[in-house]
Amino acid sequence: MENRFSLVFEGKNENVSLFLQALQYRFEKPFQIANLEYYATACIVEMDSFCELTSENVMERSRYFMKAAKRQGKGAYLKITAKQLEEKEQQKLIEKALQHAINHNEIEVHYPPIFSLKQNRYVSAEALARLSDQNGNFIRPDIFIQVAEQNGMILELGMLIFEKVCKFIHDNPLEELGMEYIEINLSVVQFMQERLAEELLGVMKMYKIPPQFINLEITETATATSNTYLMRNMHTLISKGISFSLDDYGTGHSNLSYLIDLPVKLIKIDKSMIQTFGARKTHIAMECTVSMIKKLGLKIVAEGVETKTQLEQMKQLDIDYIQGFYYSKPLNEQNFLLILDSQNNQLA
Ligand code: G
Ligand code: G
Ligand code: MN
Repeated sequence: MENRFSLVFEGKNENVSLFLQALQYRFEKPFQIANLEYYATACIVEMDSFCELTSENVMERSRYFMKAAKRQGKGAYLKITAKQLEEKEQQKLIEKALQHAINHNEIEVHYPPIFSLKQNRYVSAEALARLSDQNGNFIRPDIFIQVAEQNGMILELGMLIFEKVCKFIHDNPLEELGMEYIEINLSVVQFMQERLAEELLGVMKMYKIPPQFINLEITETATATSNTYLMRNMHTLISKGISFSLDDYGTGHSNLSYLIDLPVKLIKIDKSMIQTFGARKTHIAMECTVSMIKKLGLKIVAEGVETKTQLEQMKQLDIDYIQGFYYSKPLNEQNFLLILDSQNNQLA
């Protein structure tokens, strides 16, 4: 049998922890009722105060954190700070916005164009998901993607984004506008699905997307936690003509074996490397990294190029493709089409 109780301490009370520790200590001994001894365990969650102290609020929050305490085992003691409570609240708001966007198909995709230094024009773009809450406030993608990964919504969200991109490619003459392929981010959680490849191929078939037009970005974290499905999905997709990029290279693990083992065509060097290129050590590391990637026969995208100086530096390194605010910020569908159109007119 299980019961949950909330004790509310009014005012500023420095002895709360001591009191709760004493309470916890009491549970280490049996309780004597009549002539019998009963043993019971207690998980204790100490929560900082938060605004609006209603019983519903207290019970709802304690339910969530009690689960976390129980995962730590019998008799666990968790201390939850106001900051953690706030983060939990934030997460709930994001989940609500995500659910709303999924239900109403309101997730947007923005496209930062990617410039080819050799061809002297935009040849591709990355698809970046954009989400706002009900008040129109922008929610950062790294944050909502993480929330969606944690609660599993990423599967539905990821397919929705993929479908949106396919529809966009289908509805517009991107090839005529100079596009060779579009890069789409996939989450590690998606790759753990046995049927990911089939699902993606199904959507592409529906919108008649040539496989060469799709490039999927995976990150090192995806590969670090790789399981059997990752490779199987990758190989199925590659056998159909889809290509892969390794994203955020130069951050995180940057394990050399990923470069060797993963069947990727493109390496996206993280903006942190480009933006600290002036530092002597970064400079050396970049020169060697670029030369190694090139010798492996892979192409390189430099991400986060913001200034003319950075662009010149990347040209000297003979980087293939540039993505960054120097050329353009991520654009909504309409503005993305406009920038491609004007480039075509200039080239004509
Ligand atoms: O623009 P920027 O702040 O958009 O992107 C932040 C992070 O969010 C990037 O690491 C990017 O990979 C991730 N991201 C953006 N869109 C998507 C998406 O559609 N799917 C996944 N899995 N990640 C995305
Ligand atoms: O998927 P990935 O983690 O690579 O996401 C790309 C991120 O990098 C996005 O958040 C995108 O907006 C950001 N980005 C791309 N180019 C630039 C740039 O020139 N400057 C800055 N500050 N961010 C950039
Ligand atoms: Mn990316």
